[in-house]
Amino acid sequence: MIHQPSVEIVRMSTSPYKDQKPGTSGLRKKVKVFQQDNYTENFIQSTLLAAGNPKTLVVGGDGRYFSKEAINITANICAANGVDKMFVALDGILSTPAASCLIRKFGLDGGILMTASHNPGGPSEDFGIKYNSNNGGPAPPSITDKISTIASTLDEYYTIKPAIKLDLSCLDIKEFKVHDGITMRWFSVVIINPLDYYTQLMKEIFDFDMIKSQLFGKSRVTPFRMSIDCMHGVMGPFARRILVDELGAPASSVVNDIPKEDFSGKHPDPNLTYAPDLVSKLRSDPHIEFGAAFDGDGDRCMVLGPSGFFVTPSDSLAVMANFIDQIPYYSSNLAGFSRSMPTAPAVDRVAAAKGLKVYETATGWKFFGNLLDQAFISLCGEESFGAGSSHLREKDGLWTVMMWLNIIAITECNVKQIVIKHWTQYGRDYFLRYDYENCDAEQGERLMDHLQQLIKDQSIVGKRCLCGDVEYEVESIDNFSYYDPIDGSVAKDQGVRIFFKTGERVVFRLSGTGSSGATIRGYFSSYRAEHVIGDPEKVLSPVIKMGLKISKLEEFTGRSKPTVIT
Ligand code: G16
Repeated sequence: MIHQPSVEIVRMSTSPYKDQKPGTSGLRKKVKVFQQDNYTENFIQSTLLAAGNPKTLVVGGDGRYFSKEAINITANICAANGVDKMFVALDGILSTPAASCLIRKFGLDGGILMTASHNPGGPSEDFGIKYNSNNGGPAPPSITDKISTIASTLDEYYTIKPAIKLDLSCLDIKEFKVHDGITMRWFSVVIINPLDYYTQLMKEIFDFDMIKSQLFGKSRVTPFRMSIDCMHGVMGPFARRILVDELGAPASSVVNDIPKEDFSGKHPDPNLTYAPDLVSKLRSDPHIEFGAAFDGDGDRCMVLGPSGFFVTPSDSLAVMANFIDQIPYYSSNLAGFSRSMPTAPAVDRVAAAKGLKVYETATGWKFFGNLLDQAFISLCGEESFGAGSSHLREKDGLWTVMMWLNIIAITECNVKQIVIKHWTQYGRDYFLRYDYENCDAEQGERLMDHLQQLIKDQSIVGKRCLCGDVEYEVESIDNFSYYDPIDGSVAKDQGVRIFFKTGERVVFRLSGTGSSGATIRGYFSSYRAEHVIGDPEKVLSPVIKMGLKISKLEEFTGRSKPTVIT
């Protein structure tokens, strides 16, 4: 007989926290902040209220420190707040794209994800919680704003007693009788393995047999070698299942695939600075043709070619756009493309060539949601190493790898050849992002205030600056607003843009994913129809100098160089 324990709803008094304002993608703070009295409880209660009391949810996350405690807190609060059914990922390990997959597959009302994405993990590092809506994507600003409004005055939350403690280590279904003193309802918890559903979705999109025989089959003259670095994030089991078990890649192709609570003490951020092992492996072994790294929750992906050839996320998006109509899943009803504003406009050139529309959104995957839901777009991506498509409502690191493997299989070229051919056809958008991490919040604010003042007085428009033998003239300066063409909502102040008459662009914005202080991001881009084989640092050097001078960044921060360059 199945044991069906009885639990009772209890009201708990609490004091509000004023800092529970979700950033670009969820609430991210130090673990110690989430461990404060009722901090996590308050946020979950506020989230459920703001989301309109969902009945069915999926819960899991990137496996970082404090995840299991947070999942249990969430289960108890959900049980008391009218949730009927809660799917929880085995061991709590749920990549962000797999969460989106499950919400869509089972038609759930939403999902609660314990993730701080690419931020480091561990007792003194970061934790995060984000809510995804019933379309499978990050909650839109209308919900996230409501969460912080509710949290700022919350004085009670509801939980159950005795408290439930879930065993996440095996597949299971648990049912609880929840009493409120008058009535009784059921609350069920289903522990599931997300790998099966995600793998099935990938098989609907990609021709596994073709990729397997082209890249890993016996007919290939030299074996295809790749190195996929999961950075001890959540993607390990997914990558091993799909790339090794399904496609037949050698087991050694997938590394750092055991999820760890502290990501092995490293920063699970797939870029040239934080994935140095992968970069040096490819540089020292020219026979490895393809490299990729994922972030903690598996939605970001860095793509590398032979000898560590780096593909900027903006170029990666454009190349995928160029080939997307060769994949039957997309070709029958191909819609437009979209990119976030700071992303270099390489994809725009592909859209123009294909006669498709391109939408420029604010930073944050949530802004793609409406465009995808209304089938305005098939493909979207951002400079922050995220790309995705109509298959889900989140960016998807492993899907990005599959797209590239598919392109390599159909072109029979390597990543470097594919990208150079792309530049030759469309021209090249040289692009660099400078990150100044761990600045004081005040330094970030002063920089943005200064730029805002420049927008107000417009005095730099028309100003000329001689860099080398080229004279640059500021054409315009503004702060980007995104107007959602579907629901009419407006997201203001999404990044200061400075355009030069010669076509260069500089953007400054503050990161919305840090857990404390400020990270200032500077984005520099310049298009060349010819001369596509150049060093971005050299090509962009005058643009960077002008951007730093106009923004007075070094003066405000005391920094002479960025922490990370991508
Ligand atoms: C999140 C969002 C992305 C966004 C990125 C920007 O990524 O999901 O859509 O591009 O933040 O971060 P920032 O505000 O720091 O520039 P993730 O992978 O951290 O969830």
